[in-house]
Amino acid sequence: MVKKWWKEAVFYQIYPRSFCDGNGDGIGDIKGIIGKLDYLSRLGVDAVWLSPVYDSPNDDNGYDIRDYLKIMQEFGTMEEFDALLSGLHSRGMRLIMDLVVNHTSDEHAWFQEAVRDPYGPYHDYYLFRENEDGREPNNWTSFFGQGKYGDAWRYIPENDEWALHLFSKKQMDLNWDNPRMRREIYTMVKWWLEKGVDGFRLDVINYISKEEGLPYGNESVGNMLGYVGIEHYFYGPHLHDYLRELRCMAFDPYEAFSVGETPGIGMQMGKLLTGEDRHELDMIFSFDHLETPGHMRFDEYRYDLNYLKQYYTEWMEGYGNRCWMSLFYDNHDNPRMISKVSDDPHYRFAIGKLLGMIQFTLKGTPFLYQGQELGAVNVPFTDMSQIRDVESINLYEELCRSMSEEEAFRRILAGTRDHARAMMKWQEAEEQKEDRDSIYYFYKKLIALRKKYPALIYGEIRITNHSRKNLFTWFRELDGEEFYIECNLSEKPLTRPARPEGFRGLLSSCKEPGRLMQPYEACLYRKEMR
Ligand code: TEU
Ligand code: CA
Repeated sequence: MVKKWWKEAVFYQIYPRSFCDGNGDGIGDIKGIIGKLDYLSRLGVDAVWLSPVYDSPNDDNGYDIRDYLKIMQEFGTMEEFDALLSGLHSRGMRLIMDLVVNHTSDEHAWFQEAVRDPYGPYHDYYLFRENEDGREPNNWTSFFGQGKYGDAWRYIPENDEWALHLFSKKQMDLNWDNPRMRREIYTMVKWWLEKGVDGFRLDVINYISKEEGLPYGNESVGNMLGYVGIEHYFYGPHLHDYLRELRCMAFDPYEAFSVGETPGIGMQMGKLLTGEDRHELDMIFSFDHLETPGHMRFDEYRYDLNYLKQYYTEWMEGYGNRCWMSLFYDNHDNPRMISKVSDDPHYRFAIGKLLGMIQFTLKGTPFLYQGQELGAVNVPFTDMSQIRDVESINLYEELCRSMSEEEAFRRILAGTRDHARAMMKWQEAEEQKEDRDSIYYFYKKLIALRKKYPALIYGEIRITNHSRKNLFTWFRELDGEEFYIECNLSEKPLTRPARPEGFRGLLSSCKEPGRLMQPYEACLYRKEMR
């Protein structure tokens, strides 16, 4: 197993808008983050992933970039960014930026120029198609549209043509088949690396290569989510080539780290993207564990943790020794995992601790999302007027065509990305820091243990009790050092399995582990050395 800093690190994702407001205007900003660096460092965080802070008209909260080389005014200045970077580095932490290069804002200079001069060099930076019969060039639907035929296309009246946008109508897809465009991206990436940033999280990076000719999408088969056309770009023909080029031209000279956001990529394709000898990505975010099969984010249902066990068992046993996994539940695009499992406040901390135990002792790199260390749960929104996210707003409108407003709102409430975008609760953080039973304290201990014992990072993993429902157990082993973990995945007490010989309790989510495992109880044991 090759050793790498990013395999050993605990990452912490910051969504700048809602992390910490440093100047009192109600919006989180860079100054606010700087003020919390000691908080992060005390928790044991090794690296921060910063969601976009670039100049943007905020149609999709910064994932629509107007200028890659400028800082969003609301968030601060480039001087403050530099101070953030050096503040992290001086505390021994690293910084990875969000790299959004599947698309730019329609307000980006490239797009403006592409529209102004359809015969100029920038026109081919995007995916334009001539208007032939007044109809969209194909039937693809956009993620943030209303699911209507061809709504991934925006009509550009100036030139009587259409432009592709897989996300909102202000997020225009770049044409990665254009080498000049790619070179400009690499130059921009190197500009940030030259500043000293340590790597990138690559937004929807598996969507960058679209099938030649942009063929019609299949409207019936295998498209549970109703995203028509996805089969023509979620694993496009040149994806591997473009990733290798990006790595070789921009990342490698700086030894930059990369984690790709890759929705819909399963384990087999994931291996091809992250294999250690393939020189593409270091890690990916796969999302298939975030909903129980048969459900989607906007369904009201309770998540069954037995599925999490099944998913992690498959990956732990099948991903292989030449690939390295990312471990996460929460991010800025999803409701809080604790709430998916149960909205009963009684179990909030138990579930939070259980999730932490799994995340910090399976094999892979944990990514915390701000607030997860406090056991953050969903927001009790009561009305559409409280919803800010472009995806939810558009979806609500679409749902209202086929159901009542109440029903539509209930579905938005189940899945809206706004749950994760509520302000971080700093008062609560202060309280939890003083409380030895708190989830914060538990996470802090888990992080410290993971740092202390390499077996929890590089150790072999062996999952046991495969077919026992509600029980998830495994061993980690490295150079004779051994750990055993047992988790109750349910709300029911569970007979505790016999403890393997020679193991002694190291950390438990409940005060005194007894004969019965408490609801959602999680324990870590270490083999006594003789
Ligand atoms: O998300 C990409 C993505 O496909 C989904 O997770 C997305 O949020 C959508 O809801 C699909 O159902 C990334 C970013 O994380 C997200 O915040 C951006 O809005 C999106 O790309 C576009 O840049
Ligand atoms: Ca502010």
